[in-house]
Amino acid sequence: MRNAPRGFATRAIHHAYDSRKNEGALTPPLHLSATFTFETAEQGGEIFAGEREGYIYSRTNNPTNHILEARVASLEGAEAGIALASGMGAISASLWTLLAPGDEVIADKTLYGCTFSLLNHGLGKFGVTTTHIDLTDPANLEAAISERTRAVFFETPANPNMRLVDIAAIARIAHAHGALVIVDNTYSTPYITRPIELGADLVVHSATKYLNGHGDVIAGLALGRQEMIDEIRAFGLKDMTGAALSPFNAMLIARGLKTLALRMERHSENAMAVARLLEGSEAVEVVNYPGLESFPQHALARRQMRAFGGMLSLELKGGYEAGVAMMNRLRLVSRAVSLGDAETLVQHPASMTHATYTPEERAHHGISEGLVRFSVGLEDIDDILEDIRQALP
Ligand code: 3LM
Repeated sequence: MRNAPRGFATRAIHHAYDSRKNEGALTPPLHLSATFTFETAEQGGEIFAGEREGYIYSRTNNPTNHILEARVASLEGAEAGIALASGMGAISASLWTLLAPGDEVIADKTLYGCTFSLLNHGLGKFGVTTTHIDLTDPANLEAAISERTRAVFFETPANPNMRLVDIAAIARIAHAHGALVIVDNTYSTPYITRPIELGADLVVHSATKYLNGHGDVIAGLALGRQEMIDEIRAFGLKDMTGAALSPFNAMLIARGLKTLALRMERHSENAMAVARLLEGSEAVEVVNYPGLESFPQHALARRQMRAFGGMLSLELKGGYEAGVAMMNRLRLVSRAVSLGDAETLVQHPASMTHATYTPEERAHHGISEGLVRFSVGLEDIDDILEDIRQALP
């Protein structure tokens, strides 16, 4: 018997599944059943009352989803996990569960467009206020936090400008004031950064992205302490959003996860090569990629990230017009939102993923109109570089 914990890639492939309990099936069976039978009425009542383990109904829990939830929880170093129908489902179910009217959320200046909208327009209607501050400097949190602050929420790297937040420093300040720390780890994945090990209370994901990795599923996950995940399941998922993940999609994500470690290494390697090409081009004003020595938070990136990931953004000297013209000249790279797929994707945040901000809000939140975002894929690097080279002004 070995006692050492198994490695990341091994857990991504094997964790929470025993083929001996499933007719020897190497690949976990797909449980599509919407409902589950009880041996007796009393037994059903006990499962409902939480006095006995067992499945009831797939809106709340399902054996195929359970494998995915336990596997990603293990990868994130969390006690438990919950899968939902989208990243927004995971974020909204979590926030609906943890917040109450009168609470304040302190969020970083830069967030994915729909998360920004949920906080400012959605939850705002129910008496939750959001204060955006620049969390790249933890001193700003110390100055802004109060007894009304229930949660601190951020992405690192942030979508789309790649700002990094020092998770351990933020967690120390938030916890000293009794606030929860919620990190959207979509860009990094647990292969690159594990926020819970650095002090975060809850990690949320758009599993649509790298965790699935193949662009054929919309899904989300939340990972954290057992008690918090149980609460999100009982309220945020079961009653408030009903945003249940299809077991078929859970199976696809578990399949994608098997290559997460390999994919993140190659995404990072390819993105580094693209960043270097862009940095060396006369036409480029700025490249935002944590792996570049010129990146303002490169030292934090080296401390907090195992690799630098597949996402980058840039601005051309010619601004918006030059950026859009470059996007239109790309042949191999696809013009599409989303990220983390095998295919290299390019999009224009101001008119696409961050169109939920007004132009004034974008200016205030550090999302410039000329910014172009790449999700660098897994194609041969020479082909990616050649396409970008021919598209640059
Ligand atoms: C995008 N992002 O292209 P879903 N958190 C982060 C995200 O980037 C996203 C979500 C949550 C993009 C989607 S935009 C029309 C397409 C950091 C999604 C939400 O609900 O699974 O899409 O996740 O940047």
